[in-house]
Amino acid sequence: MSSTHPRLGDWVRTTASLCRPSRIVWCNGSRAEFDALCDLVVRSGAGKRLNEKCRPGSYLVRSDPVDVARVEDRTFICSQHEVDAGPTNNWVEPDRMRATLNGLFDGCMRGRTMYVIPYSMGPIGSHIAKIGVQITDSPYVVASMHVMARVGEPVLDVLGADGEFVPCLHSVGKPLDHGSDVPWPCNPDNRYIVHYPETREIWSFGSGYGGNALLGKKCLALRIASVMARDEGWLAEHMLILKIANPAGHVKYFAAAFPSACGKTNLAMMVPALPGWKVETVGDDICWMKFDGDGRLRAINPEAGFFGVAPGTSHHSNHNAMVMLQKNCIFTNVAETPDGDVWWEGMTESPPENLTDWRGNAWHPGESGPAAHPNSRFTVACAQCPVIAEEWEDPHGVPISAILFGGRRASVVPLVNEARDWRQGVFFGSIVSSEQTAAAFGNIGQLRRDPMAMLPFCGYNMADYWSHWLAIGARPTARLPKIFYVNWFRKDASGRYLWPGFGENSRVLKWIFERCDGIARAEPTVIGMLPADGELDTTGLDLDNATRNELLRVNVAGWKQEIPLIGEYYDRFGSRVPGGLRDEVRELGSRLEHL
Ligand code: GTP
Ligand code: SPV
Ligand code: MN
Repeated sequence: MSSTHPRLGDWVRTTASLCRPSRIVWCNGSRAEFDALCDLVVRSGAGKRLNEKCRPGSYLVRSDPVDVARVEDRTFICSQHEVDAGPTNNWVEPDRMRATLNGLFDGCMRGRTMYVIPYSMGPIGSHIAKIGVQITDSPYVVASMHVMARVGEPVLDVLGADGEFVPCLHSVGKPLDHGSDVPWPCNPDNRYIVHYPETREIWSFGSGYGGNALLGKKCLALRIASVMARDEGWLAEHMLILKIANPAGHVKYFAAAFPSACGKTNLAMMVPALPGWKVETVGDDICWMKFDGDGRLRAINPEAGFFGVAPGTSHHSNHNAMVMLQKNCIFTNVAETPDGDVWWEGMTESPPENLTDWRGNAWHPGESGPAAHPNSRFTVACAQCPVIAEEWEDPHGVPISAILFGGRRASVVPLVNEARDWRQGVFFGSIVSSEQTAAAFGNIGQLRRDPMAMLPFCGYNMADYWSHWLAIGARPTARLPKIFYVNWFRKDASGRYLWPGFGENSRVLKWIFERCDGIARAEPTVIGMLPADGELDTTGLDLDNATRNELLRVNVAGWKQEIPLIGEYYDRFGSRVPGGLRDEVRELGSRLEHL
């Protein structure tokens, strides 16, 4: 297959002459192609086919132990001006970065096959969808892209002779000059995940893992798309999308932004603890929202697969995921059982006696490190989710009634807090802070600001992004969703979670649902609207009054301490911080003072 799109053809030729692969393969997205790619991964020694009796059609892949998560310190937004990347992004002047990358990509695919993957983020042909073309030298990446995006010939048909696409160049950065390959080639000393927001290009070098390498996900669908969304008046967000029906069968759709490994997949697939309520999944990680003719924000999930955190996934925490993972999955960096199945921490109450850990070594209970890497993941088609909503591929998207922001906060932030209006909701989003997780290299457990869960994913100045959110809310014809700040992760003095989480989060979703309908009551407080006494349905839940009050109280001392920290955080962005958010923090400060 080749292209009838001259610009695409030129880009592929130029890239091939730079990278000098032995062979070029245009991917057609077929099942046969997927099977052949998986065979290659197995033959390379990185992967193995799991036991057909336990996990039909599934693979276990082990990465290089140094290539296991996103590398935020090696991720760059190369806008012309540094201020347009903002203080939270790494920035290098674009011409300088291009010189560096041209040097690294020169001959980087020698001895390897260069794959060209035309893909659509969003249902093919949807007016909300965007097209990318990824070039990569990793068969594992191509197989994963087959699952995560819509890949192949139908995409070229939509592109036609001159359609727009985002060029996405990826290499593991390890030419095969002489001798044998390693199972998981990568180049840890020279990793670059680079975005040029003005020209809408992505160049990624040196890593084969997750968001570093599957360029449709964080690179295109968030970093580049956030820039497109700013320019075109819509929102590209790190959010799940769920469909929720009450016992009467009335349906609403919610979107929720939680930082990486903070519960999006789990909430999107939850089995409600409350009888009669039903939750179905539209998306678990990324949400693109555009206004429709009625002024409502309609959301699509641009992805076709889930790249989900394995540890902690069990029949208790996420039964639907366990069912979804029974077949046709790629597991990366989980542990292996003696009968050729997979295991990870939290899957069962106690680990099996004999395991092979994520590095390929024998592992026994009591061992110092975990058997599965904390950022081990599954890759699986959305269509396999037993509770995928029937409208998940609707090209028009689903209308959003509520937006939830949240993070991991052991203290201060209550279980749920409703914003009085859009501006306060944007303020809530801007101050989200969360304990860092294993989804990226860094200091795990450390509290950091992660506004709208977009800290690692916003392709431009974060303060301008807040202004964009405020501008969305200022649209005269907009019928805006309500905004809520939630926190499932409050702990007591001994470090135990105060709130049971998972399916019990349906109790919070119920209150939100009924707030949208104007049925449930809220108590206005200095920090926002909290559930009025008795309004959070805790029927059948073993929760004593003290814990309940702790989860829903206004921690005046804690919030007073937050005020100067928020001010300092905003100061990092200088005059770009929208006045409306400065007003919010000042007004919150003075309400707390006057209590
Ligand atoms: P990314 O894919 O990295 O964006 O992560 P995510 O936001 O989809 O997170 P995910 O749902 O995979 O959850 C990450 C971890 O948090 C898992 O180990 C879950 O078991 C745990 N978790 C999810 N929901 C809850 C909850 O309500 N309470 C508690 N205590 N833990 C939760
Ligand atoms: C995240 O880190 O938020 C993920 C995983 O969803 S990755 O695709 O690696 O970015
Ligand atoms: Mn994510």
